[in-house]
Amino acid sequence: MFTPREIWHFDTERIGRRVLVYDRVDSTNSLAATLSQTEPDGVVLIADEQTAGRGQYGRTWVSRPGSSLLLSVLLHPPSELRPPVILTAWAAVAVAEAILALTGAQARIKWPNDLLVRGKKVCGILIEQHTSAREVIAVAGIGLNLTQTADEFAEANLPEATSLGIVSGGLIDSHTAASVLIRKLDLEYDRLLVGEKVAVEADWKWRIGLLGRQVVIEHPGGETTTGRLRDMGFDGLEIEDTEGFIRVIALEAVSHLRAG
Ligand code: BT5
Repeated sequence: MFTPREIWHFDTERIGRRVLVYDRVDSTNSLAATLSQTEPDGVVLIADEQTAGRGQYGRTWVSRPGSSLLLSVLLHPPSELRPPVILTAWAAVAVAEAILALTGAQARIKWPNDLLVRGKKVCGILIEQHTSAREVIAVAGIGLNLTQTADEFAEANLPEATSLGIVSGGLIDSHTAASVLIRKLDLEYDRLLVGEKVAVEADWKWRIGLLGRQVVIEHPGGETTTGRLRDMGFDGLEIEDTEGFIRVIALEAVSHLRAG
């Protein structure tokens, strides 16, 4: 079992009122899931190092010890906030706001779960849900690169990655990054809980940056739809084809969205 090195408390509404800080774990997402029976809604886990950091579909999240903010939030979301796209959008908007506060840089959201600065990936988000007889819990995992250099990413065969250090030319320590991010996560989650979903939605679609553009939608089965993106929201994507025919595509039917 892993034992936290420190416990922090922030004066937030929910997220980060309790923060467990570890030297080394397998994966903060895996650990958060195992603590769901004993830890409260909104508890945050942070680790300096992960021995089995995960991305989507079994992919690996690479992070030299101490180089990144590796964080997971354990949530008991109400049913209307459970769709993974809403939780992904919430986390992405909060991370983008934190990046802006920490570096002055505007981050773009790359569908569905990456944050890019100047076209390179600075953060990945992994939302996982676990359903038991008693409840549904969600774990939102965030890996935010802080101090890696371009040479380090090249050596790790990640030439498309960047860090806040590269972006800002300065040093951003993980405690400062964690404090800023936890407050943003709390603020944005609170907006969702009090019914201000549209505010998060507006920020999300602006940061995706594809409105009005020609796009390609990839569906889970591998087929694609192309057209002009007229509008988008948590209810779906509104696409217009060359004949002016408009379709609304539910987000569950979208595995990728990119400029086309
Ligand atoms: C993600 O997956 O981008 C989600 C990553 C989530 C990581 C956090 S860390 C805290 C929590 N605990 C965990 O175990 N996970 C979460 P995906 O979209 O599948 O992207 C994974 C791909 O990103 C890899 O296959 C690499 O190509 C690339 N990658 C790996 N490490 C990276 C890094 N540090 N920076 C940028 N790209 C990276």
